Amino acid sequence: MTDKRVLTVQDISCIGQCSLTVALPIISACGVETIVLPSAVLSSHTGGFQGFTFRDLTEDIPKIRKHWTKEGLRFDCLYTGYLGSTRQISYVMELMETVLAEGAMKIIDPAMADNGRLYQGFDEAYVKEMARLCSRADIVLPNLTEAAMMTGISYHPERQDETYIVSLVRAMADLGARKVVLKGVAFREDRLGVAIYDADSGEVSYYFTERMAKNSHGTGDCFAASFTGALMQGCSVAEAAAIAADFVLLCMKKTMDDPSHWYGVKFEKALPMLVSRLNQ
Ligand code: PXL
Repeated sequence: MTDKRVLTVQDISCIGQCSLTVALPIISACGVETIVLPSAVLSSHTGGFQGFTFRDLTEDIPKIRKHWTKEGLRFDCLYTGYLGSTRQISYVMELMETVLAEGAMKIIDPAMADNGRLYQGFDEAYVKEMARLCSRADIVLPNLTEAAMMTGISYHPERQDETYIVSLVRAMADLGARKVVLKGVAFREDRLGVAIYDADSGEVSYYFTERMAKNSHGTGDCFAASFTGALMQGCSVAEAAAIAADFVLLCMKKTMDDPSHWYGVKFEKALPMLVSRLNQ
């Protein structure tokens, strides 16, 4: 049996418990080989630290791609998170054409906005380009903000109902992806979850967990990484989304005892649960 290999493209934030520093340990813990392509190195993430450094590695991406194609390397899954620029998005599209095995799974987490706002440094042109990247994905993992921005649907998290959520997932699928996992769905104050849409069957399903009092940074990245790992271990999209939602909740719970830990979640403490879930 040949094991699946995942290529993940995103930044390294040296400190911040996000992007590659969570993707590599989480997907590896799922028992899946993880090939990393760092798109930039930042001294920290951009969500609260001041004066961070940013080493742009955009122009390394085509060189790395050329080396890999010369070596005849092909990967079974591409998972992208935070990307630094529209140019990086176009290089990711080139990777899709050149280094993926036949039938490889393309998973795109837009990782560009939350709570109604774009992350620092992104603009409307980036949103448009990200929508183009999502159109080429098999599975997209937007939160409510990102889905609203890419589809032009209004963002009103406090007034959610099934009609609103279904319109968002359908509009995301209309961009081109066959499956949409929408994060941040809440029909009740005390429950938070995901909507899972299959464009081929037209079916929408939901998975909810208990809702924590406050949002934490990096949970989207923990969700995407554990989702990818679970999927590569043979779970269905709905099973992988449920495992990822449970994992993220535990990551948040493991962080609660330390209110000074503001910049990420202590996902390391939740890894044993993920490993045992995938070995059941
Ligand atoms: O968690 C997403 C993320 C990844 N990488 C960097 C970020 C963020 C969110 O702010 O700033 C550099």
